[in-house]
Amino acid sequence: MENYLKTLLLLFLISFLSCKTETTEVVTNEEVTTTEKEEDTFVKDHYTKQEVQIEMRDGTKLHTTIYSPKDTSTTYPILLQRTPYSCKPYGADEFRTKIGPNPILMKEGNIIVYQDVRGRWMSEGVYDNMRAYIPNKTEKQADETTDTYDTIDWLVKNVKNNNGKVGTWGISYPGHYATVSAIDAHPALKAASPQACIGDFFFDDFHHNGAFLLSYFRAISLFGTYKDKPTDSSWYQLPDLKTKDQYQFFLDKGPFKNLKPYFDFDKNNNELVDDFFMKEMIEHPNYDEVWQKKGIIQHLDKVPSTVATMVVGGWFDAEDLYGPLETYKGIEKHQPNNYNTLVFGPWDHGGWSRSRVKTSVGNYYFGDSISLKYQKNIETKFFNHFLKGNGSKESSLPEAYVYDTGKKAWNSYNTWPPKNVVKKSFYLSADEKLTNGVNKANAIKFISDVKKPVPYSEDIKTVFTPRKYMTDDQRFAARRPDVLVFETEVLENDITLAGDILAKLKVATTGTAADWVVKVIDVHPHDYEENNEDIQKHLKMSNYHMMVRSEVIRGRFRNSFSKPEPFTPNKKTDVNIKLQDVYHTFKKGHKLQIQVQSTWFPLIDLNPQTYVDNIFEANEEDYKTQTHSVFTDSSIELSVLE
Ligand code: PG9
Repeated sequence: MENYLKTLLLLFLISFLSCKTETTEVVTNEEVTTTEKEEDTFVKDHYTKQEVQIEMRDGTKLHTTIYSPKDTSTTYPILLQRTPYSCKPYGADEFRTKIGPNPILMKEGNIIVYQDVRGRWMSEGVYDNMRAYIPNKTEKQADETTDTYDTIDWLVKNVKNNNGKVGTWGISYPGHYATVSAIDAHPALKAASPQACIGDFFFDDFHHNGAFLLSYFRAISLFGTYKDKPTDSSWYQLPDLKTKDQYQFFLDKGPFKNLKPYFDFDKNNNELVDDFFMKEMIEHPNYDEVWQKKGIIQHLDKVPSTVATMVVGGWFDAEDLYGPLETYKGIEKHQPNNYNTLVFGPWDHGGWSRSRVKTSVGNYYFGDSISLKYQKNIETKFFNHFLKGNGSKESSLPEAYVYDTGKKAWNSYNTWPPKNVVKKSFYLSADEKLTNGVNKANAIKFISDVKKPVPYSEDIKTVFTPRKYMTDDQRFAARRPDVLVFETEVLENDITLAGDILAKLKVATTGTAADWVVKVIDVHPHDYEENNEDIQKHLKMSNYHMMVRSEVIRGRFRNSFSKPEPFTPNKKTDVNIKLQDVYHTFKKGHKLQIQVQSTWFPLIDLNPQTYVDNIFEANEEDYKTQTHSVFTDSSIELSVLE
């Protein structure tokens, strides 16, 4: 009998351990040395360079740069990146020092192609940000999907030594074009890797849930100035704010309309040139048809099963987090039988592509060789399997290869989010506690002063786009009276979040408009002393309030992003905010903290806190300090790994 029980117990243990994390083949963890400093002449020594103008179906010619291995003893796949950021350097004798998704693929030998998208740099045509997909196109009608199709068709028919297989990759805007390449894809396209890919400008980059990212102000001109002919030098001018203190600069400027004189000047005749992108944002403050048509997520049903996709992102990407997560989920939803995988690591925007040995985001250090191992064990394997290998669905790569930013460890799952996740709600309690049980609905009030908005960062800096703040210490905010803090007791056990977070706020305001910001914070123990050389000198990791996730909603869009509504003064109102996925273990000895606030400056622009139809046109007198309330039957719904 005893042996029988022992066997039963052993079988139970084996089955429990095997299903616990649904871990498939964990990627080999062999040490990867740093990539020795790339000789700057490697590309010139091993590749030839061609520059061609490929004609699209509507007659528009797109500048395309082709780097081909000098070794012509074999054939190679084509790796294509379409970009708005230029194919620089231009000129047959001017070579990039690095080409391709990573140095390994560069050194192994691939045909690597860059293309200026329509309307950018040396290509003809008129640029359109996130150019809308045209359904039911006529034969000559062109959008980004047809530009990609025509480009791939020309390349496989005209580039010597290609093996007839094409892969696309890109980070951020180029990542968006990699997503586009997979839609109505050319049959030669076998692999696409959209990385930090823009999904929709109302939820990525320039807006988050309708709040305008003022911190992107300097980037607008880069995408909003028309050029009238192909050019190999920049035709736009980024505004010079003449300060290092962006918080004070924008606070002193007041209403957004006071910033209009900063838009693009034609540097030849110093004339104010309408910035067509800023005009688009000003004229379309709501999620109307203009933005809806530009979103690419809605077209992921058009990714054929012939294209294998690997979507890559960083858990601390300040620019494009919505895009990669929704792109992966959209393909899973519409094309469940496609080969579609996800890689999400401890990176900021594009961090995985860097050759730096250390991986830190802001003050927070995650480890060494994380990016290098990803490049060698994941990215290179993905492209080689589908472009040089048998291309079967059995790639030996995991479906979801994700990094737990609390445990600082990779894990693999058969789905993302994992199946063994349950929703668990915590409630915002009046004594700054985060509790399991529903509280009586008491109002916690705070003054939201438009003259003293909550900074999104302690740093004094002027940015092109915000990046570093995503893991910043949040003690500076926790100590302000207009930031409400709610936290658990010191955790007695680890709690792992794996998936999205839903803040179900119940709020009121004396005004008729308000923004709502929720931050999820990992409060480290006082004896946590993992200082690293990246930590800012005024900080210590002891009691570090690490931001894990954050999100804002412009309260007028609480019921619809297309139909904004004012608040009724002093009326208790539901405001739900979806925070993007995380994979983070709050370890025993830490605390889980939630912060709630209504300004986040100048990451986002100031809400006047009185309802106006268009905040871009608001006047000085519209901006009013208000008293806001958060009720203690508000809750945070977490995706907790069982
Ligand atoms: N998504 C990033 C971006 C877009 C537009 C303006 C500024 C940044 C990127 O392409 O890097």
